[in-house]
Amino acid sequence: MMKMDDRVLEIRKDFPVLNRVVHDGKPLVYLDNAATSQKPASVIQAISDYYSGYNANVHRGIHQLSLEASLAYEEAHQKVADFIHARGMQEVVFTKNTTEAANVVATGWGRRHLKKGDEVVLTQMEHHSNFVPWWWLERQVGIVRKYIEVDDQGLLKMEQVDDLITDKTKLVTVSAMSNVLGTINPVKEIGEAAHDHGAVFMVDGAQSVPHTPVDVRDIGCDFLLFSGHKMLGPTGIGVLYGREEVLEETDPLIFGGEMIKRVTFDEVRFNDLPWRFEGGTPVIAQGIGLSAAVDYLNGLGMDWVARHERALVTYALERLEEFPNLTIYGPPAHQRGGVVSFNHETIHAHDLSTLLDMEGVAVRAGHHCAQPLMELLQVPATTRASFYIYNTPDEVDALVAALKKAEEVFA
Ligand code: 7TS
Repeated sequence: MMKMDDRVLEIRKDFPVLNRVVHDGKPLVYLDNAATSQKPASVIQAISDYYSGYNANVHRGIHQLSLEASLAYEEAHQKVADFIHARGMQEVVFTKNTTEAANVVATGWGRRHLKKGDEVVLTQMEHHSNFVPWWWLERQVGIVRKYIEVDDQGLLKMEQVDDLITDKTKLVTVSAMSNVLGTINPVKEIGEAAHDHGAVFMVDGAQSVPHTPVDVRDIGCDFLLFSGHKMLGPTGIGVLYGREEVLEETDPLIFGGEMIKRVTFDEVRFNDLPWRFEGGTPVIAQGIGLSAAVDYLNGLGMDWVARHERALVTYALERLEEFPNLTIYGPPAHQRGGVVSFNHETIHAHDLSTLLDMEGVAVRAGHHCAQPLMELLQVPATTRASFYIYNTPDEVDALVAALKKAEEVFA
């Protein structure tokens, strides 16, 4: 039995949805955090305060509400910049989500700098959002994709890095943490190899920024992508961090209002960073919500967040060993974040998740938008439990109890 951190009980009080019951009075055990996190009252309140107190468009009106909204929106960029240790808010672009951020890089940077035969190095564990844009660029431009392979433990075969990353490599991209295996990848080391060959280095931080301290200067990445909705913020906002010099060499994806400084019949001058990448009325309410989410995470301290999840995943892996019929994917606890994917010998992943849901335990079943990785694992789907700041050891026990029940149903 693992001891509960008292702090978690306090945290849980901040999340209204955690009071919910499902399926005839079962308390909700929310273990689908890799898909999206729940939202604390302070984030919901910040969005509501904007709409009910100072709703206005930004960077335009000279009236008081517009000024207040503009300041809050800019402050959101600054807060995110500080959170990931960017050099300033000029390096922080708000997008719709991680997927859109990846598309800005593939199209805005890739179309400008890559030509036929140029190589892009990825890993076999990328999410579709960091896979499909490069496949598309291969179709459009003729780039060549190369993959760092995943070994039987779910770790990257780092011994391949020197062979794969060469002077032909123009961009290297890797997920900091796998949304299926939970593997934490050695991004800094891969980034050094990329830079040794003059390649640009992009990190998919969708599963790392919400869960662990991230310092873009320490990692040495040129681009970092993540989503607000996975880190206590609202949907509809993602972040593209770009090192200033690299962002200056990237074309926008969206052209129109807000992203310009001056337009004549013949000429257009783009706006400064980061606004150049935020064409049209931007994600104001979402930015303000994300700002409150960052405040909340800063209040906890990202070191604590990472420690808490490591403790939970360690306990979960220990308890899942009680099931001889389960195959658990991914590395040992000390090399992973709070994600556990598994398959049952006789119960299909979707059936298993439905049975768990009947017990109030919300997990995800499917390919998790990583079908190439599923191909490698030779399974169509896995069941996945993923943890966050408000999860407790009791909830791991609830998962285990629900699994036992599922086995009884299928026995
Ligand atoms: N990259 C990784 C590593 C992810 O886990 C996800 C979303 C994305 C990119 C895309 O993020 P989005 O906000 O643009 O959709 N992952 C998942 C998941 O594992 N289950 O649902 C979404």
